[in-house]
Amino acid sequence: MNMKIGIVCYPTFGGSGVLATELGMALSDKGYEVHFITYEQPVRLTQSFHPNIYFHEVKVPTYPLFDFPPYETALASAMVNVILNQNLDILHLHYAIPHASAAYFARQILKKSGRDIPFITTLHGTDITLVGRDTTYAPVVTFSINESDAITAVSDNLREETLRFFNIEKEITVIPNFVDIKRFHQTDKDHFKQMLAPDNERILVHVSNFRAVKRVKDVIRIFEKIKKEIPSKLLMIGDGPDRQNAEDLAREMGIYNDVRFLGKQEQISEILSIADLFILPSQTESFGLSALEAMACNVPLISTNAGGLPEINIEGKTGFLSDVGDIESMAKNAIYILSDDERLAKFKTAAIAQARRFEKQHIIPQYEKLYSDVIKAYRS
Ligand code: GMT
Repeated sequence: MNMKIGIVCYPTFGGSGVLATELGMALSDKGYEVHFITYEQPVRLTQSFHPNIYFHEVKVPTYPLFDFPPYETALASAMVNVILNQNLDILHLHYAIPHASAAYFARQILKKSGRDIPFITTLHGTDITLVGRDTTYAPVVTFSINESDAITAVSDNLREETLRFFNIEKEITVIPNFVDIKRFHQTDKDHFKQMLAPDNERILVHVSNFRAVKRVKDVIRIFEKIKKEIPSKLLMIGDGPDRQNAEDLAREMGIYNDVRFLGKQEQISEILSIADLFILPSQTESFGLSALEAMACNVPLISTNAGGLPEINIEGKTGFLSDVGDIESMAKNAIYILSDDERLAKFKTAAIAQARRFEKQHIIPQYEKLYSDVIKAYRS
């Protein structure tokens, strides 16, 4: 079935926006027409041109009267315009609020003009585990999920959490995150390695948006323990509210010279290519896309056992999992992996093998099938 698909997401460096953009690019490569509706060009969309992809910017006019410019209203209006003018077949919302809730509004408007299309909501985590459960938003989250024609969650754990905390009347299909191994794989970047680790030190990497949930100070504390045993360097990629705290801690601990805070980076796979270990000590993580992208570049994982992480990180094979905040255990496991070349090589091989299970060609057809099933059911 040839489909025109609308995708609504956050355009930022966050996992949900990245995943939605990767999905749109993969669908366009398969010949579908994809329309992104969001307030800025999604980050990964800027990296290459796709002739089947259209970007519709949501503009939010500000008036002195508004303390809070009504983004949701502007978004619903943009959805109505794009659905009507581009003749979309389906709308895919990434996040319950404000995207699925705005889509509900848009549909009520469309119904008045005798035109309506189905919509699918993908739950990514923050909208459920952190924001959604807040009583301020819970009624709207529950309602907009239930009004969706299909619901997907990015891990079994997120599906269970959603069913546990919200009164969901519909089936939730699990479609995990995916990785494009043609773009995310290890390449020869030895010249970078030479510059960053001139004495052949091990290289550890953390990638995130430095929100509290990522526990970036734990990354620094873990690294400080590893460094005492193994010559190593740490690369901190990304930016966000806790970056300064992490930098301050690295200075206080006297390890700042061995940590590089590189900020937001677009060519993550080039950095991952020189990494020996990825550290993700999150408080919760519905899937952990950044870890999957690292594994695709042959990088084993030291993580917590929170959320959906046990669904990608296999204990003792692709890495190790510890309780949230257990810095001792995470450092000990990291030292175990890094202290022996042969052992490290085995973990690297297992990491890439595990990443292949989540390769985009296995996952994209699951979305295509869902779209066409939903459209057929809607039209029948
Ligand atoms: O992890 C973040 O801070 C970004 C976050 C988001 O809401 O965009 O990512 C979430 O969605 C990703 C894609 O599905 C998942 O891989 C991340 O695990 C998930 N983050 C959390 O659950 C904290």
